[in-house]
Amino acid sequence: MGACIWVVFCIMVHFIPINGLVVKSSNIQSVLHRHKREFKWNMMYVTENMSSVSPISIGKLSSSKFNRTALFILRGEGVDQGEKGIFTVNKLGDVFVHKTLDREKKAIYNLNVLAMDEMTRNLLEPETSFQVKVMDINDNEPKFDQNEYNVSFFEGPYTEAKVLTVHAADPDDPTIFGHAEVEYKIFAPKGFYIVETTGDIKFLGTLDRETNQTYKFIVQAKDMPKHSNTGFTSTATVIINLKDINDNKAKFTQSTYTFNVSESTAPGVNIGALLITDKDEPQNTNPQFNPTNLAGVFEIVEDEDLKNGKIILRKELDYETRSSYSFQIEVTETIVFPDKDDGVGFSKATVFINILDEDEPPVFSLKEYHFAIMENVDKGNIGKVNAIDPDTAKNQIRYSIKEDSVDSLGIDSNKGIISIRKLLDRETKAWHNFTIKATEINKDGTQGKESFASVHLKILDENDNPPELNGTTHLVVCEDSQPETVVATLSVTDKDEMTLDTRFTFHLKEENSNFTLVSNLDNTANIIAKYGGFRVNEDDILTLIISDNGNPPKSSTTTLTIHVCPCIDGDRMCEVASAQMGVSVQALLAILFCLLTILIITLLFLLRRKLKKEPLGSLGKGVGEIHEQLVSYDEEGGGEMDTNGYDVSVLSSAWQTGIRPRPESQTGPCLYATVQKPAIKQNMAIMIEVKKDEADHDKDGIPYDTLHIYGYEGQDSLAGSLSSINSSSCDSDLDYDFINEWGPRFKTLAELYGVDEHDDASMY
Ligand SMILES: *[C@@H]1O[C@H](CO)[C@@H](O)[C@H](O)[C@H]1NC(C)=O
Ligand SMILES: *[C@@H]1O[C@H](CO)[C@@H](O)[C@H](O)[C@H]1NC(C)=O
Ligand SMILES: *[C@@H]1O[C@H](CO)[C@@H](O)[C@H](O)[C@H]1NC(C)=O
Ligand SMILES: *[C@@H]1O[C@H](CO)[C@@H](O)[C@H](O)[C@H]1NC(C)=O
Ligand SMILES: *[C@@H]1O[C@H](CO)[C@@H](O)[C@H](O)[C@H]1NC(C)=O
Ligand SMILES: *[C@@H]1O[C@H](CO)[C@@H](O)[C@H](O)[C@H]1NC(C)=O
Ligand SMILES: *[C@@H]1O[C@H](CO)[C@@H](O)[C@H](O)[C@H]1NC(C)=O
Ligand SMILES: *[C@@H]1O[C@H](CO)[C@@H](O)[C@H](O)[C@H]1NC(C)=O
Ligand SMILES: [Ca+2]
Repeated sequence: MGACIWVVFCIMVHFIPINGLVVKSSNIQSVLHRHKREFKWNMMYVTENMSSVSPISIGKLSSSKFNRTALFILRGEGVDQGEKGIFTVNKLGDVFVHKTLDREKKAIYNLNVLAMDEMTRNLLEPETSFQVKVMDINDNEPKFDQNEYNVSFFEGPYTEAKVLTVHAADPDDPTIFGHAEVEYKIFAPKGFYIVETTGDIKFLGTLDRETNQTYKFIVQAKDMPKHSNTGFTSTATVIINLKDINDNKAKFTQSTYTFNVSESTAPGVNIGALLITDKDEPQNTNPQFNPTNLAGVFEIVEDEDLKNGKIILRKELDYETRSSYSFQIEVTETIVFPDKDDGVGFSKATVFINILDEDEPPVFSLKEYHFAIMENVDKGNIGKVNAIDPDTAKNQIRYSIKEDSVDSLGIDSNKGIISIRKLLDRETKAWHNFTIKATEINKDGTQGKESFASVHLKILDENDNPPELNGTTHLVVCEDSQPETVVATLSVTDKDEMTLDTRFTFHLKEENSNFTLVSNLDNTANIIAKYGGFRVNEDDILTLIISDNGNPPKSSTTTLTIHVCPCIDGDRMCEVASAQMGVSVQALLAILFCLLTILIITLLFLLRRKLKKEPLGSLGKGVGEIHEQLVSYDEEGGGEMDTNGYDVSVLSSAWQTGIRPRPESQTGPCLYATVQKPAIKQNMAIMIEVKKDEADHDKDGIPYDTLHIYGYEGQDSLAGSLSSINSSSCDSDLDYDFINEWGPRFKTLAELYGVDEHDDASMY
């Protein structure tokens, strides 16, 4: 090596004597011009990477002006600029280099030199610049831009595809042949090649990701091309990752698939997967399933993640109907490149689905049973329900009624016959809705599955209820009612079923002279007053018969009481009898008890008075007191009309016993409360006559009957006294007509004393 460098050194280090030429030209010029003083060279050369123990002379500075030793002064790069101490010069002008130079670091050094006389220090040559040029040797290898090239590339068949370009740079002097020139080489699997000069890596052939997903190889860069024994090399790694393309068909992993499915599996459930295989990545796996003969029972759906074929159940299964299914299925896929069939997997498969038997609950022949039966029966059968075990075991079925509340019906537990146990009455219960339970009895006697069915039993109507009057039987009519007045509109209730054809007819058992019954032809009828103008307290009794048009027809008889009531401008002045009916028996008893108590107390009080006090002094006062008593007894009464309040029985009793009720001692009032009611009305009329007669002929006492009350009332009135003292039938020529003009309040009075149409028999 040392020898080699020396050779190079010998070649390179000697300076090129161009001064001769300069001299020459200066000689020619010297003829014409003043002689120019100058150094004889302006460039020196030094080879890089030269190293030696002693400084190496790289040239001599000589001047055309002087020819002796001088004092050379060197300045510039490598001397006093940049890295110092590289260059020195001696008195003879020899320039030395002291250090190893590197062209790749600094290729040219700019220097200045001047020469002075050693003795005089006179400037022999002015400062002149020159260059030291570092000569290149091939000491650098070409370097790749990256140590590792990592690229992705689509798989596929290629005739010529550029995969990537690699590049290496050589810092050596490109002007010198071969030093910086790069030549590429590749050490790669078959198919890859590199363009030597450009570094383009290309591929020819088929890249299959499924065979080899990544390729990793070395590329080399070398300088000094064409010189295989010299030059520097360097390498880099190339990694090629293949990207997937859909170039493999999806296939089934098996040629037959078998699944076991319970018959109770609900539709919509995934039964199982037809596994497929595809070497491509999932995004490039798009199988299409073409099944045949699915019979609408199954559906094949692609699994989104795994791309398998899912078998989805679409219909209910029944082991007893069909215990197995099978179908063919084909899988296809559209791919980018023609498939290279490697024989893996199956494009067609057969699927077998076995239905597994389940213990199912019994099945009724109907979900709902509807029966109908006429009412009023208490035995017999209604109908039959039927349930079977759908399983092959065909277990016995036991029937029962689920509801405990159903007691009028029963069921034969073996045959399912529903029978009547109690009388069925539509009016009590029109529908019997209940549930029947069917229970399987297993072969070992235990109870198995059960199921339910509902039964709707309709009880059909029979005309077994008479129509009845809807409303009160106590009717009221105003005494001054006009003819044709509607007293009441009668409507009907009938517990039996009423249809559009149901008709009710009304008629009276006996014709009535005052009222008629007129049908409205809409299942109602009106009671109409024939003439109008009734007499108070004359109740009419109508016997009403209501019939329906059922088969057989039913009818009812109702007694209607029509009560005549005084009315003022259409307002009834009496209480409607029906309203009193609302009072309970207890209340009535209580009231009676109260009345009795008051009666006894009053009696006792009056007895005391009778014993202690003097008899009533004057007639007016006595009558007034009596009246007070009467009023207090009968506040709830209806005035003179109220026979309960104004108990005339005293008269009757007096008459019956023959004792005159007007004693001299004026004890009369006590007797009012002690006597009983008269039994018969007619007796009353006669009795009153007798009484009146007695009174008329009594010269020394007030007549002791109720009529004297009016005598009192009339004391200060316009009417004067109405006392029966003057009310003999003989002097009935008195005109009481003016009472009629007093208004309704005195109507009763007017009637009593009226002279118009009534006779005296109506008076008490
Ligand atoms: C310098 O001396 C040499 C011989 O030693 C001679 O050839 C040359 O001509 C001289 N040059 C000058 C300028 O004196
Ligand atoms: C540069 O110099 C060193 C030391 O002297 C030597 O080992 C090396 O081979 C040289 N390089 C070249 C390219 O000559
Ligand atoms: C190459 O690049 C891919 C992504 O493009 C990365 O996944 C892989 O790890 C890289 N390989 C190396 C060796 O760096
Ligand atoms: C896949 O590539 C690697 C490295 O490039 C290589 O070692 C291997 O043999 C290749 N495999 C096949 C099957 O080509
Ligand atoms: C289906 O059931 C049969 C017996 O019933 C059994 O032999 C078989 O292994 C089952 N197959 C599957 C896929 O479970
Ligand atoms: C019984 O069932 C029938 C028919 O579904 C229905 O019309 C009726 O209202 C039901 N009766 C009762 C009490 O549930
Ligand atoms: C009976 O009369 C009442 C009151 O007038 C009425 O609300 C009801 O609907 C009647 N019933 C029938 C069955 O006509
Ligand atoms: C109905 O007429 C009869 C005579 O036909 C009569 O005696 C009776 O008082 C009348 N009834 C009414 C409430 O007026
Ligand atoms: Ca592919």
